[in-house]
Amino acid sequence: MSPTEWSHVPAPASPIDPSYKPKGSIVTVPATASVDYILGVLARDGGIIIKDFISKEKMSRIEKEIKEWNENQPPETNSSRSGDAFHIIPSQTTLIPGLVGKSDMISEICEDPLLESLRENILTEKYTVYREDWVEPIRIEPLLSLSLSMNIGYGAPRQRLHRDDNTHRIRHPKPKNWSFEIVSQFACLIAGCDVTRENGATMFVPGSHKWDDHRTATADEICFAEMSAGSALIFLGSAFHGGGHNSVPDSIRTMYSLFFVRGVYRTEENQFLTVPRSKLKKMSPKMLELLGYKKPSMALGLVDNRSPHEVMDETWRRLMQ
Ligand SMILES: O=C(O)CCC(=O)C(=O)O
Ligand SMILES: [Fe+2]
Repeated sequence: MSPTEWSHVPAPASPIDPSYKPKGSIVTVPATASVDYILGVLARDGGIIIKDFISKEKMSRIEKEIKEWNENQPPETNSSRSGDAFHIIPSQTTLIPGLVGKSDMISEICEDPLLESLRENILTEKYTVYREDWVEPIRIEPLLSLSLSMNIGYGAPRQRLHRDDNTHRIRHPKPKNWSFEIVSQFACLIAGCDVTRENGATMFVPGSHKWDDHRTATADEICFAEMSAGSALIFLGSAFHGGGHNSVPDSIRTMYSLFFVRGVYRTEENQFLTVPRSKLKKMSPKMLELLGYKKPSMALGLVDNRSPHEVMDETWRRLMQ
C-alpha cells in the first residue's frame, strides 16, 4: 500500500493491538557501557536505551525547576492546539519548549560526557579545505536543535511512525557503506517517569535508519522503548519511531527530550543577534521570513512552539530577563 498524500492532518493512527508482540527489542545497556559499544549498537540498530542515565537526585532537580511550567500549561492551553508548530503532537499532550532555558539541570545534562562523545563521533564535521598552498583543517560543532518536555496525557493517540530528519529534508539513499557521516541528528529522550507500553512508550523500529526513501515503516515492525525513570532512549534522526498511545487513566508520560543536529545547518550570520529590533519592526513579512522569524510548514525556527513573527514582543521581553 502506498501512503496517501494529504495536505490536512488525518484522523489519529489506528491503535496498536494489545495482543501485538514485537518481534525484536531495543538493546538496553548500563550507563557504564563504553562509548564504542554504544556507537556499535547505534550503527547497527539506530537506537539504544541507556539504563539509569540520570540519577534520582538529578531527576528531582529537573522536576523542581520545571514545576511552574508544568502547572501553568494544562493540556487545554497547549500551544500545539492553537498554533500549528507541532501538528503531529496530539492535543492531550503538553509540550514544555526551550527546556535548557528553564532547567539548569537539563542544561548540565547536555554536557554529559556520553552525549559529548556521541556528538563528537556522530555529528561533528571534520574536514579540510584547500586554498591554493594552504590546507585548512575545519571543525564544525553540533547544535542543540530542540529541547522540550513531552508529556503525553491520558487518551493521547499514538503518533504515526516518522523520521525526525524529515524536518531538514534529509535524503536516504540506499546505503552501500552506511556510516555516521550521513546522520544529520540524534535524539536523547530521558524518561521522566517509568515509561511503559501502556502509558505511551516511544515506538521504535530497529534497523530502519538504514532504509532508503522508498520504504516506510508499518506498525507491525515496532518495538516499545520501555524504561525506568532516569533511563534514556538515544536514536538517530533517520530511524522510524513515534510517541505511543497513553491508555492509563490519570497518568502523564513525561520525556525530557534533547535533539542535536549538525552545526552546518545554520546561517552564516546570526541574523537574530545582528539586526536591531527597531529595524525589524519596520521590515516586510518577506524580510522577516528571510531572517528566520517565520516558521515554514515544518517545525523549524520556533520559539515557544510558535512562529517567532507571531510572538515578537513577548519573546523580546523574556530575552531581556
Ligand atoms: O514522545 C515520544 O515518545 C516521541 C515523540 C516524537 O517522536 C516526536 O514528537 O517527533
Ligand atoms: Fe519524532
